[in-house]
Amino acid sequence: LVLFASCKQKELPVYNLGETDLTQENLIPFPRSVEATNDGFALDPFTGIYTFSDEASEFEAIGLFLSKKIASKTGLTLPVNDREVERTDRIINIVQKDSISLSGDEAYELHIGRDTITLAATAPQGAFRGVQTLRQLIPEAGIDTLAEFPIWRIPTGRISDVPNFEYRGSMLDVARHFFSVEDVKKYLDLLAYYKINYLHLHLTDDQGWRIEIKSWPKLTEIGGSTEVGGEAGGYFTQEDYKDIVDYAARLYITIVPEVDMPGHTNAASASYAFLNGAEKPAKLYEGTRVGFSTFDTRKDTVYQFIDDVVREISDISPGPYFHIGGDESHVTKKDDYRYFVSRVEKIVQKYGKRMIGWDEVATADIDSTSIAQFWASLDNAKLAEQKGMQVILSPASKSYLDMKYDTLSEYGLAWAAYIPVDSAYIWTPETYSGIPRNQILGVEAPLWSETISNIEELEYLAFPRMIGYSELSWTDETNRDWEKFKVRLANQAAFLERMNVKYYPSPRIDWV
Ligand code: TNX
Repeated sequence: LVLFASCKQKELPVYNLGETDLTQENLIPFPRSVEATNDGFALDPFTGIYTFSDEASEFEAIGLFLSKKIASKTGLTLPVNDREVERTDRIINIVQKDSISLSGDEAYELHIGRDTITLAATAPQGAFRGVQTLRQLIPEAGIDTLAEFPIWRIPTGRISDVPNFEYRGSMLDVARHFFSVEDVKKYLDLLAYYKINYLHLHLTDDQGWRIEIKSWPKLTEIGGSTEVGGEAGGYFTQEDYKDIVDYAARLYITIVPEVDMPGHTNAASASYAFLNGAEKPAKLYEGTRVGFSTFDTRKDTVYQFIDDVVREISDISPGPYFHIGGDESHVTKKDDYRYFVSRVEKIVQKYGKRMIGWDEVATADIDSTSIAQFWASLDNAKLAEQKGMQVILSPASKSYLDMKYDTLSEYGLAWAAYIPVDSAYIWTPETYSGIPRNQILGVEAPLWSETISNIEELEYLAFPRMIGYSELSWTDETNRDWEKFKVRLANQAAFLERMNVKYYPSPRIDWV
């Protein structure tokens, strides 16, 4: 309802927006603290976005990102840093400060007043995470007013927020089935909305090699030509991969590349026979068995090959991590396995990266700076702890996105568990593994692709569960509660539908 709607210069249309309650909004992940002041900010055609910072271009890009997202949700086109025009109405300021009440690059504060919204952060990452909160506070539908335009009511109050875990990830297996650059970008867009900051790409496996290595072209020519089920496969050129890395960087998401070895390497050995020490190249494999392949770990030429692969991928991966896989090397002798992992760790370090490996790598003699990804063995996770390593939590029975929801699921496996939406959320990463909190880097939910071959199937397994993992990794324990989360999750339907996401409409959720 417009009480005063004359749009003369400098006079604000004043709306009676009714009472609001910021604490009851459907924010996921739920912020560290939320205080309501019960009024409303009216997002209208006269709202402008302004950015103030030392890192001018990065903050301006974040302002433009917000403007673009507001346009696609509401149809409003808000100018960014348009200092020529004197705005007559609301202002959204995105401000870099030396310090705010919470510390950390991803921390932010959001003050929503009647006429001004101020988003403050010390670093662009924080501003970007805060922008996601603001996006979630803009209602899907505008309110009709007596003026010619609707307005979008944002509840007033204060939010200060910071992530609980510094590593909040998902993994996508592009090896068992290949996914296109466009598919990966769509997944990244969805992850960014829920403040995920790492996407781990499982780039190689028995069934396919998916990343161009210029010094070893047959890896993609031969090793990239197949996938599970006998379909055509595919691979990322280095340009494609850089495109993904850059796209992710604009969403403040870091790509973690994985080359899985010494097991899970049939596609590589089918391309170059010397890698597994055989006379003839291995046959391409299109099934779903695991644990049957291995590199020849005692041959220097194998390490020269790995040096090239790690160097070429590291050159186009600005992030701090390189994942060497290391899982399920069932046909590698134990000593050979341990020798291999230690030697490959040195190569990864030589190219300036920290090594991540699946939990088995903790059985080798490796550095405390390397990271173990706990998926199956608590004993291995304990070994990592004793070595002073940090651990990423991906327990299969809780966080594997490729596990079926229940017996009726169309896709997925069930070897670790059925993981319905509530079970995916109801566990405590802080205490689950018994690893001390300060050695837990974060949580990652892997999506293996033996049973899925296109984006709709990917979305069916990833959503809505991935939304729960975002809250498990960002929100502190005191703010997590299944009954409350369930309501906020139910309210994600409009967003998911607008984004054309074919999520699994779990009957355990009363979708709105
Ligand atoms: C185990 S998890 C694997 C993968 C499979 C997955 C299927 C892990 C480190 N290894 O090779 O794709 O199970 O759920």
